[in-house]
Amino acid sequence: MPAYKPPHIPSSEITPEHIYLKRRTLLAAGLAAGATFVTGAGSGEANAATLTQAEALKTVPGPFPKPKRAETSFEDVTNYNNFYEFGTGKADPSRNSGRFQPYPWTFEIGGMVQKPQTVDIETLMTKFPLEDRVYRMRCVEAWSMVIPWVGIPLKSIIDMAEPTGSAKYVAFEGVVRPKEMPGQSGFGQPMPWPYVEGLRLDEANHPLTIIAVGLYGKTLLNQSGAPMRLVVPWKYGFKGIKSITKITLTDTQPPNSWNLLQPNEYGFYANVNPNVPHPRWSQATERVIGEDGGLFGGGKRIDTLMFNGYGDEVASLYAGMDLAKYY
Ligand SMILES: Nc1nc2c(c(=O)[nH]1)N[C@H]1C(S)=C(S)[C@@H](COP(=O)(O)O)O[C@H]1N2
Ligand SMILES: [Mo]
Repeated sequence: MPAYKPPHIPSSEITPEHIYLKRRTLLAAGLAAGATFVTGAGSGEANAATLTQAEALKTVPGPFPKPKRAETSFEDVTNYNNFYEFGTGKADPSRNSGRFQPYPWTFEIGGMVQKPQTVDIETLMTKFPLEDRVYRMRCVEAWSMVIPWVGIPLKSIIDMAEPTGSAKYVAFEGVVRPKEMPGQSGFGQPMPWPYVEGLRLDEANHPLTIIAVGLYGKTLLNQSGAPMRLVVPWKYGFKGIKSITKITLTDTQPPNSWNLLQPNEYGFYANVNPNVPHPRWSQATERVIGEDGGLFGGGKRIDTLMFNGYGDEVASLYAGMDLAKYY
């Protein structure tokens, strides 16, 4: 046998540094309890336990400056949500999502790619640095928040699958688990499942676009879209599909849930645009969640900015397009 000399890899590079914090505590607890969940030879910390909600994450600073407005409190970010799988009221997701088990989690990347694959979210979180990125979020219902997300650029994830030259769009699918999601079972379900969304490939590859896996330095709570959800800060909130199970590269414009339900009210592009009113209300101003008025009350209103204030970064993606037509 020829002598094989393994390359020297410092242990700091093979331990899952980005998610190591609580992991150690869990491992220690597991060892004390007989380590029944440590399976396989040499599994080490990475296989010692699975992630949980609100688990501390090791993050690196993201590439974009923070917005000028104050960050919305963790309390408000996690108690005023849209997530129809758990009900249509803003308080339903925090109240009704206790049964949902987002960890462990795998999702598929496929379609027009060279390397279709099933990806484990924890593996993914050890592969890429988890970036802190504070983004403004603007909902089509005319409220806004400033949220310190923890995320991975969507482009990094898409590139793992190596899209072919024919891929022009990215389609996303949410989760279907009626036993864990009260909005998906029984009578009066608000929409067809799974929740679906889509982006043009250049929008998906834009450096502002992330798959969020946490906020305020911790893994996502269920109501925020655990374990992984899309964040596209220049678009209305409904583009930000939660609890993603499937990412598909395609050459045709993908369906998106709100457009399927009410095509005259919700378009595919969904770029924040104060000049294009929703058919039933203006989009010129927004209510700042957490400032005056309380969570569900009046609140302070400010002017809404084109592309939610991210025009310098993204306006070129839409050069020559009539954004009143492609709303
Ligand atoms: N799977 C899924 N994703 C979803 C929704 C949903 O109902 N189901 N609602 C969307 C809408 S309308 C908005 S405004 C945002 C809200 O995200 P937040 O609760 O984190 O503020 O999630 C979006 N993603
Ligand atoms: Mo929304």
